[in-house]
Order: sequence, then structure tokens, then C-alpha cells
Amino acid sequence: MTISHIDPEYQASAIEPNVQQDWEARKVFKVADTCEGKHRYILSMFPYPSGRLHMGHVRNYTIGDVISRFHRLKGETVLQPMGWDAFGLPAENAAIAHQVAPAKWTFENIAYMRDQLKKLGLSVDWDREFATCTPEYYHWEQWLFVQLYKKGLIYRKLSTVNWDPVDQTVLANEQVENGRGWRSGALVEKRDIPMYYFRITDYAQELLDDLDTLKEGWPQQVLTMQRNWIGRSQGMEITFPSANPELYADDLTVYTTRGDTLMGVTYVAVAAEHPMALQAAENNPTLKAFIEECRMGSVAEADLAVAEKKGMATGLFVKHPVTGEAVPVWIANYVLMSYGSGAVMAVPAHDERDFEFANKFGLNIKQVIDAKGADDAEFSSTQWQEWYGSKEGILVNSAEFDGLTFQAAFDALIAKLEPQQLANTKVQFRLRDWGVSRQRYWGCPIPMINCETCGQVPVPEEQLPVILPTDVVPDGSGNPLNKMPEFYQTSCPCCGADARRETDTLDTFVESSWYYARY
Ligand code: ANZ
Ligand code: ZN
Repeated sequence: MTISHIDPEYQASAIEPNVQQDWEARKVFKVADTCEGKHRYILSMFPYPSGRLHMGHVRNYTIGDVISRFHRLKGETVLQPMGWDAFGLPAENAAIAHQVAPAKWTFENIAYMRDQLKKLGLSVDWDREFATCTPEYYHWEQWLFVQLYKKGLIYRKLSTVNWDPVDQTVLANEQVENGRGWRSGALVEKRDIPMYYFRITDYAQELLDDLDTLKEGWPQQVLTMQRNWIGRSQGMEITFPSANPELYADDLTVYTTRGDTLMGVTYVAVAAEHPMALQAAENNPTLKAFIEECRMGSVAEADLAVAEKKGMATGLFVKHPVTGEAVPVWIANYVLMSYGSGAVMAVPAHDERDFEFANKFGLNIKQVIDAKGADDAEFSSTQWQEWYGSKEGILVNSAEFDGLTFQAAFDALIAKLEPQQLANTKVQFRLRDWGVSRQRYWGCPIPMINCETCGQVPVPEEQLPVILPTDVVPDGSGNPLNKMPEFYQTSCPCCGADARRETDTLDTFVESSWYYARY
């Protein structure tokens, strides 16, 4: 290629197409599977094929490309691949809006965006391009799922989702607008359905510890965010024995980080889904209606945190583990079923949420920590003050524990209650196991079979991949796979009886989690 005259201005449109054609013809960025000498693998996050590139893509892929070219100039063999993280909800939304199959929409977007990316002249080995929505890729995702399942690292349990009673479908949090379904406008309910979980909490401590091994270059805020996300919390479980065994036999266990405040407990609060709440509601229509009310609305933790405090007494009581006094059991909407044991010992004097709740419902407030070195005179039970929540103080109004510090009280309580099996130390993580089931069509089919006799059975490896049919146009009323017997009718790999294939698909973040290992 020759350029006949030297133009003082860089003419991208005159120069680049020629150069790029030449690169492509000579496959200059192609990398063999094995290579000698120094080599490097540089991977940028794959784009989602949303339709068109935006400047964020340009910036992102330029950074990876600069690094790749730098190392190539130093004589290293550099693999820079590109692909498409191609399952996900936008394709289904487009299907509903324009009556087009998600597969068709996705592959058209890929074709367009690939052209755009190529015009940027990235030093990518395009021969290795793939899309995560193809069976060639998700075959191995299903294989991985089966291995993890067999190792006990995937399990199934009920979990709560947003349910649209008109569209008869599960909604993602972003499809809930002001408590209503985005399409139907119906009031969203909560519903419990079985889902698969990755047991990531088994690795919580390891994840936390290994943050310390990340060296220079990691911004402190990022490390802090990660630590908070893992959220290690050290506290104790305390048991409140049932005071009405004829009505409710089980003892109530709570998780607390503030065992030192035990003598300040004036009520205990359970989540609306807690077995004790359900039991109390059995013959009590008012409670039942209240629990129903709590089931309405979003399941997002952020929404719950700012929601107005709601509560109702169950009529049940438990015994205070130290004094034996009867403590009322309330249902409160600020208690999460998914954290700790779904129950809290409420200490209104030292916990802001309990304080607000107690003031609203006229429950007792008893100061047991003196953080100011002053006496009760400074304590007002109608106006929350920052120092009420402090751990730095000494115990007051706490009988035998008076005068102790936080740590001394913690130790004294364990020494007293552990032999009676009423308390034990406990480490708790914020991190949840990862629920990966989605009641959606455009995703990787979960390779499981539901048999009435054998339960959940993984699809045998030689039958993988379970292929997702691609000629489907969802209409927004539930997962179309549920209406396709040709997809879900199968036989049990164990006993041969008629069985039903799982129609849920995997969260698209499962694809994103492992393509780094694809090369
Ligand atoms: C009594 C208490 C007194 C508490 C006090 C705090 C201050 P972290 O640090 O995030 O682990 N809690 C426990 N389980 C809960 C649930 N399922 N839903 C909502 N809140 C729950 O928080 C632990 C504290 O959060 C626990 O300590 C408990 O309230 C509350 F002055 O127990 B605490
Ligand atoms: Zn079977």
C-alpha cells in the first residue's frame, strides 16, 4: 500500500480501511494455541449486544488495545480475544416490543456492533470470536453446572420473587415500578418458588482473606466495597425459650452483634415469613392479612431499608434467657428472613430501627449502655441521638452485668448462657449464596430434570448440551418454555419414567463469570 502524498492532517477514512483490510488479510493478530517465548492474554469485558456501540465501549476497548499493542511491540505474543455476552432480559423486552425472536435480534445486533468494533482497528484475534448464547459455549456452562451440583456446591431451595398476578410471571427488580408490574400495572406480590443456588458463602472467609493479597494498583475504595459486600459480622446467637409451648413449641433464636445489650431487650421481632409469624396467624385473620400486606411490594433490600416501619404483635411470648421474664413477639417489616435467623432481639434504646418501631407502637425503651459516662438523665426516649448506638460504654440497668464493657459483657454472657445452650458465638456474612435460577426464556437452560420419584436429577453429561430453541417470540406472559412440551417433556435419567425438564434458565452473570477461562 502506498500513500501518494503526505497530507498534514490525519485522514482516518482514507487510511484506516486500507490498513485494516491488510491486517485482516494477513491475520496479523491471530494467535496460535501454543507459542514460544513470552506470551500474554489480555481480556476486556465482553460487550452486551444491545444494538449500537457507545463511547463507553470505545473507551473501554481502547484501554485494552493500548496494553495489547504495547506488549506486542515489545515482542511478546499477545492474545486479545473478543466475544459477546449475549443472553439477557433486553432481548426479551425487544421481543415483546417488536415481535422479534431474541436470537434474531441478538445476532443482528452482533453483526452490526462487530462492524463498528472492527472500524476501531482493535488488535483482536477475530477468529476466536464467539457469543455466549450459542450451544458451543453454554454446553460447557451446563457441564460446569453438573460438576458443581455433583460436588454439592449447587443446591435448590425456596426463595422469594416478585410475582405479577396479571401477567402470571416473575419480574426482575427493575421491572417493578412503584410496587407495580411494568407491563400490567398490577400490584406485585411476593411468591416463594424453588431456585438453584451456588454455595458461594462457603468461600466467604477465603474471599475476604485474599483481598489482602491484592497488591498495588487496587484502589482502597474498591477493596472496602468488596469487604463490605462480603460483610463479615461477628456476634452471637441467643435463644429465647418459648413462653407458650402449647401455642408454639420451638424456641426462638436471634442473631445479634450487640449481646452486651441483652438486658435492654423489650420485645423480639420476626420477619413476616418466619415460622413463628405463620403459626401465630393460623387462627388470626388480622395477622394473616398483615402478613399478606408485608408480602406485597418489592423484595429489594434497599427498598425495605427505607420503607415505613410496619408491625403487629403476634400474641406470642418468649422468655428472656437471663431473667425469664415474658417478652412479646412482634412481626416487623424491617426484619429480613434471609439474614441471620430472620429474628432480632429488639433493643430500642440502642438500635435506631428498634427505637423508631418502639416509639411508633408504644413499646418500652430501656437504656442499658451508658456511652457518655453520664447517667440516664441525658437519655431521652423520644429523640434518637447518635451516641445511643455506640459500643463504647459501660453497662447500666443490667443487674449482674453492670459496669462491664462491650467485650467483657460479651464474654460474661457466653460464659453464663453457653452451658445452658442459650447462646453461642457466631460469625455471619452479609454475602448470600448466589441464586442463579431465572424464570426467563433467553438464557442458558439449567441442565436438570425433575422426576416425581427421584427428585432433581442432573442431565447426563453425554446428553449435553440442552439446547434452547431459538425460534421463539416471548409475549411477556411467563416463560415460553413452559408452553413447549417438545422442550420440557423428557424421561428421568435414573428410573426412565416420564419427567419434566427444568424450564428456568441461568442468570446471565453465570456466562460472564467464566468466559475468561474459555481460551
Ligand atoms: C440487638 C441489637 C442491639 C442489635 C443494638 C444492634 C444494636 P450486622 O452488623 O449487619 O450483622 N439483625 C439480625 N438479624 C436481622 C435480620 N434478619 N433482619 C434485620 N436485622 C437483623 O447487624 C446485626 C444486627 O442486625 C443484629 O444486632 C440485629 O440487631 C440485627 F443496640 O441485635 B442487633
Ligand atoms: Zn426418576
